[in-house]
Amino acid sequence: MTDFRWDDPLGLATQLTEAEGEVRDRARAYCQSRLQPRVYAAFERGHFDRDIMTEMGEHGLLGATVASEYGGGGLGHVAYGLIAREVERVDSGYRSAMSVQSSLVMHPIEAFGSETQKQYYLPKLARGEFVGGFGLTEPEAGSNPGGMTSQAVKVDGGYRLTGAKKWIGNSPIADVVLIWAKSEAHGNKIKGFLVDLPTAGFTVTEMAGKLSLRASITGEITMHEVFVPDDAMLPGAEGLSGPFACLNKARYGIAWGTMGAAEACWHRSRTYVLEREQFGRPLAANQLIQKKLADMQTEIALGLQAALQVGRLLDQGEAAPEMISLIKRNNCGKALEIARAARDMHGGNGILIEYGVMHHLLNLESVNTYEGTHDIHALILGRAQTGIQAFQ
Ligand code: TGC
Ligand code: FAD
Repeated sequence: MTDFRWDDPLGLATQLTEAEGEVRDRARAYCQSRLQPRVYAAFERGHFDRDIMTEMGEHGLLGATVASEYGGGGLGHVAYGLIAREVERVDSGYRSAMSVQSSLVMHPIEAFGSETQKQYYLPKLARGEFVGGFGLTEPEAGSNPGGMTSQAVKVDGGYRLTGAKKWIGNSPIADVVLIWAKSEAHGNKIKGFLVDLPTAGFTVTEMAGKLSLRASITGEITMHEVFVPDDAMLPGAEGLSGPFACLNKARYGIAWGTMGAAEACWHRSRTYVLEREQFGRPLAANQLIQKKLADMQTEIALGLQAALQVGRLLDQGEAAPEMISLIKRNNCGKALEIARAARDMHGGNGILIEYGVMHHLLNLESVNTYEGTHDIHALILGRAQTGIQAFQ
């Protein structure tokens, strides 16, 4: 019989190709040496260091699945997931910055853009020379993006965009934001527009007061008759299926990323309870504590296996969006429970940032909400098994 590895109980590492293992190791080395040392100060200050995007570009962490001819990694979905897991092991906010750039900006340009758009934007985004944002959510249209009111009006040589967007990751430092708006020239269907910044009528205000994802930067956008030329529109996307195709990629990455955050909480808890003594023996000697560790180990092992399976299916072109809803919902929810248990196992020390648990707990509240809330994904799965739409 093979020895049991407590930190890889179902042998995830043995199911990776050599190339995937190398990607994981490279990502881990960068994240642990460059991101981990600065995350606590960044979280406390509520600051995102713009240089991180350039560094991620240099280390091949941006646009992992985008074709190498456009500067992307040319990698499969499992490699992309492994990168998300390593980045989020440090902080969900850093993974967010990477996900928005890779899945929500580079992917739609590759999938729906013109050759000129691909050639112009993708290499710059892959290098981190450009930062991208994804503007779907509005103040009055969150879970229901179909209810958006942003409008694109056809004018001579282009379009004028008017409306508001809320919660747009990276936007205060972005060079380009992909804005989704209803276009009257296209039967009021949703179209995507690449807006180069700065530009007249387009205002971005950094959102203050976040108690979660503090090491990432988030903005609120107002657009007043913002002119974009005809060639700013993504020719290949029309209707909600355009933005949803991007969300599929990002939600899949989140399923891996949250397991990275959960692993960080689990490993820190294990070390803590082995070292901390109460009642004359290590905390780890108590049955209640061991049960919590076993639950963490089990949920993480299962969550990673599920993410791996969906990654393999994505590479084969055989993944259904509902599979992604299942793993996004499950892995976010389980990571949040694990972070809460980890905080508890650390006692009072668990609320101190340097114990490396509380920032994950706070971050995972956002991750459980964005990219489709936990309950919205339940409704997607409920619809898929009953045939009844329960959103409204
Ligand atoms: P519905 O009728 O279900 O579908 C409308 C059209 O879209 C197509 N579609 C999909 N296509 C590809 N992938 C998917 N996952 C798709 N889901 C739906 C569908 O086939 C249809 O196409 P067509 O051609 O027939 O028109 O639309 P609905 O309005 O009833 O949708 C309901 C619901 C609730 C499922 C949907 O609105 C939803 O998923 N809401 C959640 C919103 C959300 O996830 N927002 C994310 C904003 S971005 C973000 O949070 C970034 S954070 C990033 C980070 O920091 O990491
Ligand atoms: P609401 O839709 O108002 O939901 C509130 C509550 O009601 C939730 O619990 C929800 O599950 C529930 N609910 C809603 N409808 C139903 C229903 N039919 N049945 C049962 N329950 C329901 N968006 C972008 O476009 N780009 C970004 O880069 C981006 N980054 C983000 C970063 C952060 C930190 C956060 C917090 C959000 C970000 N978002 C972004 C927005 C995010 O996708 C939305 O917050 C999310 O989709 C939920 O929308 P909402 O906040 O308006 O909540």
